[in-house]
Amino acid sequence: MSNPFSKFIRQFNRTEMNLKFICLTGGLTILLITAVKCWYSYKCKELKFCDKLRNRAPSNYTLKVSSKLNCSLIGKLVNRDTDKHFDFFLTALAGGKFSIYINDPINLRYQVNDSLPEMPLETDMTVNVNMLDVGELVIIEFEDIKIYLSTDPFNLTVYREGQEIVKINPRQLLTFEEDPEAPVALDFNFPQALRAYGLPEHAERLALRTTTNGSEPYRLYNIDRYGYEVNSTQALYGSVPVLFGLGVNMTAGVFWLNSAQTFVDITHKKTGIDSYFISETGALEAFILTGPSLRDCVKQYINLTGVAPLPQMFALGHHQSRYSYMSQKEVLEVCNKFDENKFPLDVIWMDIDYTDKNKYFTWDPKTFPNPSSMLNALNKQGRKAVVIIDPHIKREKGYSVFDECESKEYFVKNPSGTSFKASCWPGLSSWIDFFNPEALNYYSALIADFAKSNNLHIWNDMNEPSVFEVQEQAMDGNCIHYEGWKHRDVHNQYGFYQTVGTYQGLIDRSNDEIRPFILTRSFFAGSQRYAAHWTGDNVASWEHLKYSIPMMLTEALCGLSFVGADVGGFSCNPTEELLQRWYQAGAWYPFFRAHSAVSTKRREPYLFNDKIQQRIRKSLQQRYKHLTYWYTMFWEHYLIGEPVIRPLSYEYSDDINTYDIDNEFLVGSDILVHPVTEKMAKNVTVYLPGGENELWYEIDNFNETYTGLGIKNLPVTLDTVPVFYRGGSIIPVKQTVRNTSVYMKDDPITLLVFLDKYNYAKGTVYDDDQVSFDYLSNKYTYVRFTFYNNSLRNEIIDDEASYDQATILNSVIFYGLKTTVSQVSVATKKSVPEEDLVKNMYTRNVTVNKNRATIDNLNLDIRHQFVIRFDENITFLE
Ligand code: NBV
Repeated sequence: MSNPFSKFIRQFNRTEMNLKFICLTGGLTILLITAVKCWYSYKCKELKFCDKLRNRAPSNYTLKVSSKLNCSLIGKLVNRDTDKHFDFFLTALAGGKFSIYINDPINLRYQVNDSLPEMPLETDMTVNVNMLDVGELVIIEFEDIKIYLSTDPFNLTVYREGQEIVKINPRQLLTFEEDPEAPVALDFNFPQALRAYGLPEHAERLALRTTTNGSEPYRLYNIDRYGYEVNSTQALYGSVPVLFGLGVNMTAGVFWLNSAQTFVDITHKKTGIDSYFISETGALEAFILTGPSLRDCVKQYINLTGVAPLPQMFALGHHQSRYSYMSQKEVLEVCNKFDENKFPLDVIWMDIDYTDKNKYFTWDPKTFPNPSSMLNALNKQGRKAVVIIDPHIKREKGYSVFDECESKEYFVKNPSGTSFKASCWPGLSSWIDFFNPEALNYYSALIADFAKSNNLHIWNDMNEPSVFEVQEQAMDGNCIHYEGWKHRDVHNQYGFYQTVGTYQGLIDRSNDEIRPFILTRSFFAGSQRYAAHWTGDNVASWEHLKYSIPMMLTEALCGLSFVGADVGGFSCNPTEELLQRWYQAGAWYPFFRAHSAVSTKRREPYLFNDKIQQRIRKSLQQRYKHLTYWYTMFWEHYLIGEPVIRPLSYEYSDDINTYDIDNEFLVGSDILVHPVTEKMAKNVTVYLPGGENELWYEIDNFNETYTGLGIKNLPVTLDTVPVFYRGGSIIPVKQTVRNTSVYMKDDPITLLVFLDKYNYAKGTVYDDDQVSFDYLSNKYTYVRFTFYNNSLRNEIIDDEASYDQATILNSVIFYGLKTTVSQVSVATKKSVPEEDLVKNMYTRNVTVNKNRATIDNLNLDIRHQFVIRFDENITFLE
């Protein structure tokens, strides 16, 4: 009898072979990989629904307004060709947004659930109906938005502050039919837009291309793409159907809430940008984001789909992964080597080989005989472990997870009602139907039980879901989910629901005490509430290093701030130069993990010569020094929805020159990073934004400042990467880097004060226990620092906050200070009555070196108000 998995093994070998070929011959061959059947990506014209709709003649719909509630306009949308009537709702939402929703009341189509954590807040609107020769003109007004809705032919024009910002159905490409299996489509125009951003995940530039001049539309269809092609509109692992039309004065967006396979065409016109969304099935639900700035649009989107919860501090540290560390002995050896060689490391990862024959929720009894002793040992080192849990379950009688899922019908089904079966890592497998609340609870309980140890966290891979031996490695669209929905209706949300279950499991395992960490490959709108994401199976090539930046930036704008790419490249062997450059870049990725494929050469940093080790160590140290800054940025993302990393155009949107820049980025608003992504680079062309009044301080040589006058050509060596602090910022750093972030927790901070042209600077610091959910009950410290009038002061941002541990400020280093003084006066309110302040003032020496002034031994608890002043008169702000 032939081995039932031989076909799969053949396919795997073929994949490996392809990759080896690519590794050997470089980028060119990447073209070849797409010619191999298992990596074939469907084109629009090969999919009936897309081909038909992409080339459709204008449709003919009219709206019959039936009623108006305070916040919604309700009507019947009539297809004039077929005389079919559909429900139509337009709802005004607080904060510059509104939604349109179309469904068939008789053959109800699938409406996405749970992507939005709660019903968006509605707001009152006024509606005026004016008769026209044909149909009516309905004028809807709320906040500073005006919508002109023409009923026949049906279309809408949206105005903000008197300017036209979005047109809906201007080309009459609306499609909504009676057949619940039929596709839906709608076109939108952004009259003010110069660039289109969004629609992750594609290995694409930040500014999207025109797809209607011979290129394929952007495809959103979560799919496994090992060694994917860059510079492409092809689908990858995740989907967020949100598009931003960026303009100088007005930016607007559309969030197309549909979880079926979707294609989006983009056309840049002389004035404005056209877009056209086509989804395979589903209801039509779209949210219009009216800006007016890119920042506003991003926040409006995040307001709908939620923010990422605050991660534990360790998650922002350095992660080391490999497919796979093969035994618990090896796991501990690798960690010890990191310690011996002084490479800080917070997390060690275990890929599929830790399992007993790819049965998730088990450990291989031979190689991982005592996982709890391994986890304890890691805990003693201040380390965490992450293990992989995929969504496919080995079909093996006696494997309790299989037995239970099979008997309780928790698997995704065939149309005939039996469990869907196909091949994946364990051989013949079935897939948990995470859409089924009971199955989801069961899965959460498995996670809670398996991850009993609080330092064990979870990685959800293959959750597009990836199915071997089938076209595009994608589950058949006819498979059946909970409540009878077809897989094609819900496809893009499958991985999302796995992370929902994983998150719940990790919450339950610690009785709500410890913040979960999850990494997911597949994602959908709203996934940021549960998991971090990485860009999947990239390749150790300069191109992939380059594309990691726009990919991350797009994802961050679309809600997924906690994002990274495999440092070093997953498949193929990086050259030493590439590896070093990747660490230098990765140290500034929000999620910073080195990972490599099974067939690659080992590349833990301690395996290289001293010089290389030094450079990698320097990058890791840079990451660890800035952990407080990263943590504060994640807090501010959680608090106000700001992306953690940002394209320059986010902060400098009135500078058109920034719109195409995606080879550098900002961490928060104050650190500008331009990773070196060219082989043997001697110079790098950096764009410094902000105009002549903006100053940028170079990280390795703080005395070197530049103004924000645009393009600057800077020399680089293998030891240097252009990174700058913005003049006017105050950046917290830790001077001592230790093996893990845990051991740095109580170390004092240093404030780097970078003065702007007006001798002003400000910054924030957030701190808490770095582990638990106590921050939800205000147990945190959140402080703003400002320097003006020659004084550095702190101010408690949130009076409610009351963390009982001190965050100590020990040193302040001023850059760009115009005066040279030898002493400062310091006063703090800590346990001193205000009238005694002056009595209790003390002085500290200032060490001046060029334009840098350092004050040490401050020992100030930042929870108490203080002033550090360059003369004797101390006053406190009230
Ligand atoms: O679990 C093995 C790998 C994993 O290392 C990688 O990071 C994932 O993206 N996984 C894909 C399965 C397929 C690898 C060829």
